[in-house]
Amino acid sequence: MDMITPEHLIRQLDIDEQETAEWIDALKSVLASSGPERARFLLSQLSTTARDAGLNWRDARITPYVNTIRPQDEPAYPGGSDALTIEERLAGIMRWNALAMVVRANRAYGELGGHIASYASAADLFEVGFNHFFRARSDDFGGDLVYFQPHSAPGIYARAFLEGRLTEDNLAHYRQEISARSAGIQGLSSYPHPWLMPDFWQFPTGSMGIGPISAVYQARFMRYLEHRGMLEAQPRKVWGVFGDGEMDEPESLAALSLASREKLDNLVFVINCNLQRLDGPVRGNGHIVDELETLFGGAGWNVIKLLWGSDWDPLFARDANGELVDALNRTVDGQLQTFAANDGPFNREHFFGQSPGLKAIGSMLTDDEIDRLKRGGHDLRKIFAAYHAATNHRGQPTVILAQTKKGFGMGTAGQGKMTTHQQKKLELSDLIEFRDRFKLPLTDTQVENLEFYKPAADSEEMRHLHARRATLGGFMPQRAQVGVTLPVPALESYAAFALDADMKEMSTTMALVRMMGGLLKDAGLGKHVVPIVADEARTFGMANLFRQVGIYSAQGQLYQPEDIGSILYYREAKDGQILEEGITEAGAISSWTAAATSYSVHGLPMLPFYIYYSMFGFQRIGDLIWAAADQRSRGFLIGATSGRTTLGGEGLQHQDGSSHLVSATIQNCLSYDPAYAYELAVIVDDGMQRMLQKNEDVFYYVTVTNENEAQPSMPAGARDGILRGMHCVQPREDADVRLLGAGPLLKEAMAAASLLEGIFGVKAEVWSVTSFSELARDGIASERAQRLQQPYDKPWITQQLQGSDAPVIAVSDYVRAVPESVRAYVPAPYTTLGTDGFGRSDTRAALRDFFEVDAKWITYTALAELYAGKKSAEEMREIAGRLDIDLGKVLSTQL
Ligand SMILES: Cc1ncc(C[n+]2csc(CCOP(=O)(O)OP(=O)(O)O)c2C)c(N)n1
Repeated sequence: MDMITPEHLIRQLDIDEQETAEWIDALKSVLASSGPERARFLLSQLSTTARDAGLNWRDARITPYVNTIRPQDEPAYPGGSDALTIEERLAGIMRWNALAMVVRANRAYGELGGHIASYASAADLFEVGFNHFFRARSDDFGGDLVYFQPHSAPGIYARAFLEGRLTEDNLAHYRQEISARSAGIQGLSSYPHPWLMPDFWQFPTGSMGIGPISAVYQARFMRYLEHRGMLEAQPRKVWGVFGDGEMDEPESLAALSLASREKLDNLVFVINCNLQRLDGPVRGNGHIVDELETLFGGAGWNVIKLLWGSDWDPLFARDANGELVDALNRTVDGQLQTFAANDGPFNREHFFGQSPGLKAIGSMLTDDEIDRLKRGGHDLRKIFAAYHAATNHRGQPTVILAQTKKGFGMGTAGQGKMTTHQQKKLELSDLIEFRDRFKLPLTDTQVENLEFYKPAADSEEMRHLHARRATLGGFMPQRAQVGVTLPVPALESYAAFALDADMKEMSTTMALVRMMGGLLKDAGLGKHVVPIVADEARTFGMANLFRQVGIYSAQGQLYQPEDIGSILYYREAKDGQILEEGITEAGAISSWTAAATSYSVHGLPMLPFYIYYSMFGFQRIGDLIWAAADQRSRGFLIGATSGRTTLGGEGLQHQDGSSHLVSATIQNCLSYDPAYAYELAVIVDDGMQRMLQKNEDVFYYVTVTNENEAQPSMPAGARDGILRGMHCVQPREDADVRLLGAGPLLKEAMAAASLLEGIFGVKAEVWSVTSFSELARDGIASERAQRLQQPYDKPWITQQLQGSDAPVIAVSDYVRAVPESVRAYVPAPYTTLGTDGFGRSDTRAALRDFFEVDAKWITYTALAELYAGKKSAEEMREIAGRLDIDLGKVLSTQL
């Protein structure tokens, strides 16, 4: 076959072999006499000399396409060859049960889907972890954390079945969660989803890229807790098993440098390099392993290549002139896949047939042995050696690049096939071949019926499996649902200034930061508060917290900050409390999720506040928030500088008018858009009560603004309405119109009420809507209960507005769809105003006029509703003239 050789793999011609040999001998002799440290020193001296001489030389990041760990450096396998044999049998059983689960589900219902090939390639990687490395949480050990490759979920269920944690009934309800529930059985979710299996899965990984970035920040958060003295420092590990295709996601690579910068040697990535993704090869024309080696190595990780199984060792030993290694260096992934998909004779002819030297090496093996040559990720001994090296490595995170075959053992129908990712059905002959390949004690009929196989309780396999897990502290994965509470300070202790604001001027952002400052000082709760920012702390007036609680830095502060003389100096500290993530919203939300799930992951509740530009939240990192919701996060997301017309000059890309639309779609997210500091205080208090005291799996999204306003004190009896979504702030007997103002536009509604009364003699009542989404949810629940003949209360918004036909006008600094969400529950004519369209840079006044949401437009809209059918077009134009608004104005979405 004709293959193109990448330039960097071509051997340089040696113009003086003797000189080369002398240099190599010199190095070997230093190694032998003085050891590796000295050898490293000399090499770095050589490199410095080369640089000084202007050689501009640097070591190629890519090493040859062979294992990093030499056979002579491999540790003995624990339990020896007996354990190896048993564990190989166990891996075969897991593979079978996983396969049977998927194929059965799809025999019954072809639409259910599921994957066989991913786990078939990853089974050994998982099994070595489960048998020797993944330590469960126990009374005196916090436990390792494992992010499982999502499409391998069937294999994890298969193991839990052997462990006795799942039954045949559970397995029979793979991907049938709803029908399982009606049968009183726990169904098995497609991928790891804590929401659906709250005792089982800890971390959702189904959306590619989320696992890797989350694992890095999880490892970092563990260090943060240790450095702050909140968690005992223990040699715990965070493991992440991910796909090689998944590494193309930006999030997968986004946090690599953070991991090495912070020396996260508690982190191990295992990349299952089966060289394929869904459609085809990950890098058909190159080596994904080389690419990842460069990326991870360049980012400062310890890289371990685990490419070839033990049966390759004698072949490499025979490869005196490097011909075999050269051939592997040259063989691109697309070709390696073809070799995986074909049998021994094909590989003999096309791989070993490339040269007489290779042919000679190939002649050491029978066709069958060539067919069975293992890749590193299928060899328990090699995997153990890699994991052992990774867990003992200090000062850097480790990545293991484990080469496997996708669909390993799925025979001619699946292994290495382009289509293997989505294969969910196998012919009987393939199933029989699979049984034989993994020596499963099943009859043909049992195979045909896809019977699950569980060895007898006293069998070698089961005793071994249980003994190993007992040694490692119990079963995994397991999610803790412990109820741990934290004391919630009295509202007055940190928010008295907001409750009794007495028309003092402040923005809701300032109010929030001041409340946080108070909470941080609280003797009981304070140290559990985790302020998180993505390089915007100064924007939000949080600089005072730098000094108060410090910015977390694993290294402390190795420099004298420029502003050391100021009382608010930039203070980094090893026990700092603020997580200052830099410009990475994806990283910051990953930190938030780690903190927001600490109550379950570490049995240590924390209270994270992630404060960010609201536009760069749900819109930009919505999927990470969705995953946080799945894992039952508890904490506050604070969308600051919010509101399309309130942020002012920042323009199109910064002005958020849609986040509330998205947040409303997350059922355990309570969203609020408060207008006043006292509303914010009540919301923060409620959040803490529900999350920290009542252990509810909810989180809060609260938008705050940077617009200074006169803040009123809290009226009596307002709490319930604030939390349910609306309360009356300016009651009016016999009102002609009702104005609903949300967040920063409440004041425009108030001003409109004055215009209506002052200029037009129209009586207007004003309501503050703190949450359209809560009002809508309440409406939906009430409407449904009524339809289903269940007991129900009228929706809160209906209760508040009933008893009058006066038109209702709602105004929001978000798109109209937000206030539209409650239309069905408003018992009077209803009109909405919102900020649809692209934002732009201008003053708040100009923006509010442009989007038709200011006091004048609200006034005009109210009058237009009130006078509908009563006043002529001419009269309405005259009203517009008095208000100085342009009825010929172009719609905001058309500009
Ligand atoms: C964000 C996202 N995009 C796309 C998918 C669909 N998807 C699921 S698995 C897969 C291929 C995975 O390939 P790889 O990471 O190499 O894992 P393998 O199954 O080959 O082990 C794709 C594209 C997804 N789950 N998440």
